[in-house]
Amino acid sequence: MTTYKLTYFDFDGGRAEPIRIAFHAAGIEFEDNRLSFQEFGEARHNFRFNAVPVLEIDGAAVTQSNGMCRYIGKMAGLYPEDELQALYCDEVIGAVEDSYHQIVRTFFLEGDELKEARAKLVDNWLTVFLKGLDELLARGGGAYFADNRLTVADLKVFVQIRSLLAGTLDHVPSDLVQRLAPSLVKHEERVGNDPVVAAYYSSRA
Ligand SMILES: N[C@@H](CCC(=O)N[C@@H](CS)C(=O)NCC(=O)O)C(=O)O
Repeated sequence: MTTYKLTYFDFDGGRAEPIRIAFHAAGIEFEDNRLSFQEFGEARHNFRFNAVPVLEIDGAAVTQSNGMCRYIGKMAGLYPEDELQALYCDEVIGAVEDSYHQIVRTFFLEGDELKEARAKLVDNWLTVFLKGLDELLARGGGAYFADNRLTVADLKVFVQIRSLLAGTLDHVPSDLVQRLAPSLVKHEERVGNDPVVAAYYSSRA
C-alpha cells in the first residue's frame, strides 16, 4: 500500500490544510506530520526549497502545495475532469497561492511598519484579491468556483477566507471580506457545512 506523509506547520490552516481535507475526503490514510515553528526552523535546510508543505509518497518527497491539491484532489473526486473547469479551478488555487506571498511579506514587520504595510495590503492587494475571487465565484454560478460542485478550489479559498474572518492578521479588519465580498462569507459557510469538510473537522475534534 502506498504511504503518504504530509509535513507542515502545526495549525489547521495555510497551504497544507486543503490537502489534509482532500486526503480525508479520499479516505486515504496519511501521516499528518505537524512541526512547531521551532522544529521547522531547525530542519528547514533538509527540505527541498527550504519550505513546507512536503509530501512524501512512499518516502519520495514532492513539493508545491497546488500540485498536491490537484493530485490528492483527483483521488478524492474534488478536481474537475473537464479541461475548462480544471482551468477555472487552477486559476483559483493559483490566486490563493499568490495571496500567501503577498501576506507573508508583512510577517516579519513590527509596530508602525507593520501597521502601514497591512493598511496598504488591505487597500491594494487584498481588495483586488477579494473582488477577483468574488468575480470568479459568480462565474462558477455563485455557489462553487468550478464544475458546479465542491472542488479543491473551494477548499483552498475556504481556508484563506476562514483565516481572514477569524482576524488572524493584525491590522486587517475581520469584517473586510463581509464588506468587500459578502458572497465569499456565504461560500465559507457553505464549504464549512459540506458533509465532507464537516466530517474532517469532527475527526480533528
Ligand atoms: N510554492 C510553495 C511555497 C511554499 C512556502 O513558501 N511555504 C511556507 C509555509 S506556508 C514556508 O515553508 N516558508 C518557510 C520559509 O520561507 O522560511 C508551495 O506552494 O508549496
